[in-house]
Amino acid sequence: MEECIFCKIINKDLPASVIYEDERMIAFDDINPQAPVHVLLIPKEHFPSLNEIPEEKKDVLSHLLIKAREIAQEKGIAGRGYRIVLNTARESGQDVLHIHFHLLGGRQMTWPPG
Ligand code: DGP
Repeated sequence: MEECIFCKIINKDLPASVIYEDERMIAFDDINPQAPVHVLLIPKEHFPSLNEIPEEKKDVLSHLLIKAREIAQEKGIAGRGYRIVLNTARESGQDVLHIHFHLLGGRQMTWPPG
């Protein structure tokens, strides 16, 4: 997806503060952090949102989630608590149409979310 900003980050056409990368995914700091820890985790394969992940690709999701847990541990927030957000489509507030988990932590979260 040539016009997708997250694909540009994957392809190194846009800079990002990369925390982790393997053949299937990349994790990097959010450009507009909403918490002391705010990391985005994305698959290298382009899917616009959760709605477009086919059943046979469901392992993509567990890989991202387990890596989010590892990063939370590495960042020292696993015991304190953290939040993983997956905005999906318009009413959720999803702006970037390349599926991404937000890993947020390092401060007290509130509920309900806005
Ligand atoms: P969402 O609203 O769920 O689609 O979140 C998109 C997030 O992506 C938002 O928190 C800001 C972040 N973001 C947008 N553009 C860039 C970028 O070019 N670089 C980085 N690191 N983050 C970006």
